[in-house]
Amino acid sequence: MTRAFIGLGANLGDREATIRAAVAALGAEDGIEIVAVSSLRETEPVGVGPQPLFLNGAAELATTLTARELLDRLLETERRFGRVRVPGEHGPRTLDLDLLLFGDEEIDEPGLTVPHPRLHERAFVLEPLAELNAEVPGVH
Ligand code: GSY
Repeated sequence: MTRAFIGLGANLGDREATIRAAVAALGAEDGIEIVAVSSLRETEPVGVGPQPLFLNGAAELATTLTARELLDRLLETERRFGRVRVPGEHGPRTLDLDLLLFGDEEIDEPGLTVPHPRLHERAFVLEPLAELNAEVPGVH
């Protein structure tokens, strides 16, 4: 079992309903158990130009999957909830599921970097992780 943390975000549609349904859907997957979900908070968009406010949080998972398998499940769940990823575009999104931490693994592969490369710059990620008592490398 690996303890993993994912970021939850949305800034289009019924943000809270989508995030909660997506977390439930992930928890129903083989090999994924939802351990805890942080509170959800409204945040100003960062680095994406003028956009609707985000709702952000984080979840702690216990998983028997590899990081790559978990990432694939996150991307598939985003698609199920209406997310269209366009490379290089940062438009409003119905759902954003980011793999933030995967045990103490450090991975740098095409499409998969863990810990998440922008983790330390983002209060909308760090605050919910702190709420879940996640150990973030470099943050004490
Ligand atoms: O992967 C994160 C997407 N994102 C967000 C977000 O989730 N929340 C806020 N507040 N700003 C953001 N900018 C980007 S990109």
